Amino acid sequence: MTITNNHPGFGTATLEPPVDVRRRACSADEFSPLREIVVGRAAGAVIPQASDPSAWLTLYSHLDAGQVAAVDGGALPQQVIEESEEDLETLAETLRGLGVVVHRPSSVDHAAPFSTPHWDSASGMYSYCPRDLTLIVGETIIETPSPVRARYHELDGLRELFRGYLLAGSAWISAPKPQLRDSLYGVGRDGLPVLTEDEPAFEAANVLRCGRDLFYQVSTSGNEFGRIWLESLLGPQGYRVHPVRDVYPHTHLDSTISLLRPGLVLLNPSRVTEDNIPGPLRDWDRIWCPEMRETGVSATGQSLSSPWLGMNLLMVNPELAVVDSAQHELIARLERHGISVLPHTLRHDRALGGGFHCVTLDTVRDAPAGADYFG
Ligand code: DAV
Repeated sequence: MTITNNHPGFGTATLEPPVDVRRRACSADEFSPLREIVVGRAAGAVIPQASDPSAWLTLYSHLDAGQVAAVDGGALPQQVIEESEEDLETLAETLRGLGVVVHRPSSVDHAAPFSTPHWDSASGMYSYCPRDLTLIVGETIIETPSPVRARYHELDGLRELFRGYLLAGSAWISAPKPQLRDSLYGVGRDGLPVLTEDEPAFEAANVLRCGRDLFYQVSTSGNEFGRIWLESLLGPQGYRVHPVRDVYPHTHLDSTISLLRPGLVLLNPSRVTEDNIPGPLRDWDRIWCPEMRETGVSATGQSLSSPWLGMNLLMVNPELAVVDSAQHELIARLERHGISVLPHTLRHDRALGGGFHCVTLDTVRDAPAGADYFG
């Protein structure tokens, strides 16, 4: 679609999608054959200061106030950035080689401070994890209301792409803009930070999609109010949003459950049990993830995620996965279940808090939107 607007006395504006956007976004699950994807960027990454209560809540929620006081934010060492850029480009090359159209976020100045009437943020964060803030459900692009103040403008890097998808026929919406006042951030009796129910707040990576069913993890990066908002949007369209509660209280769902193909799921044995496995998945075959081979926290000495990032994999199609090359036992188990593996490396995955699912956002997969995998 091309839009032309003839402004009297101003001129003609013509809007066209970027050259690499030729079809609308359409992605309804985590495993159908991949056609287009965003691969993140490490350039310009800034780790928010832990004195920001929203950063404590989502980046260091396993630390108490005393421990988090010792954590340093700020720009990452140049070597971490450069090696991560190399690893992301290698991933992008592999995907292009498979015929997948790869988009990259445009450059954003994440170091710039900004403020709202309620708070100041010393910086933004990064474009490393495009998974985190955008949820694509069928042909609808949903910008999610992240509780992290530093991430307020992060999607600037994807605006051009989303404008293109809108012109190509996708729907593009945002959840109510969160205010992120201090009252959204509490501290529990255990001294650990808590996301309150002040307003809807969640990140897209709290959610896994499986046709007309979605799994929503209630945690430090997604509250019940956020689930209610998502349900209010998707319920009337025939989707079912299943709450995942009391499984993993810290941030995202994608190092806890990986949907591999219809009927087969990878589960994190340190978090998922026979008792708390989400109801619809009870009838699926399970692969229990083996212990992760620790690859270290990398040059910064700080980690934004647990070692289970090793199970944060990307399905290219139901028979092919991109998996951390260090996780030999996991790779062997996947292969035994008929899934071939493309071993790849993200040398600074834990310092930056993102494995292969996090650093990507599949925008087009060949899948029937609204397919029922549990009927
Ligand atoms: O297990 O530390 C990391 C998920 C990142 N998207 C974990 C969660």
